[in-house]
Amino acid sequence: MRLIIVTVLVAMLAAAGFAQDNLVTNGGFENGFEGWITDVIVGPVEFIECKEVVHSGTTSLLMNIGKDGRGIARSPAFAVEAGKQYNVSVWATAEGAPENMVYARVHWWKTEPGVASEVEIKADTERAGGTFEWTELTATVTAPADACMATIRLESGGDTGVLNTETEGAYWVRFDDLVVTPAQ
Ligand SMILES: [Ca+2]
Repeated sequence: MRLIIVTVLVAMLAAAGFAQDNLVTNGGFENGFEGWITDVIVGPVEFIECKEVVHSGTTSLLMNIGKDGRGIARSPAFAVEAGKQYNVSVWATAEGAPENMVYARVHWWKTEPGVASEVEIKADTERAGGTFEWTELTATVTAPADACMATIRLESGGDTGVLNTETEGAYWVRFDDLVVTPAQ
């Protein structure tokens, strides 16, 4: 009996520890796009639950993007503490992507995520572009004074306007393993 209690306690602690590890639910797409919002900024963009090429687990996000296309996938929202620092990490791989236009962007929210509640300050991870194998893109960000929630957008094609997102042709980008943790 004692052994069972100890075993259950260990399992509970392990589960609690795992829950604290990543603030983003389904950051690795193991439940497909559950909790995510995908959006075509400039079409065509095809969002695929990719099973063939993953960074870990069984699924990644694949964006097949037409020439000059632009797409984003927004993570489930998570609670943040104002003034606190967070480490953001995501893995990406691409073929033919526009230079410096593969990255993740943090949006801070004053309330539940919605257009009007957005805080002005945003923060991006490192950027990548062109053709590259799985690469980790990271950032350490600080929640603004009036932020209580955050979302992370995985972006390709950039945010500087349609005229600045010209590409050689169609291209693809994969993302996997988005992880946000409080910085110690
Ligand atoms: Ca995965």
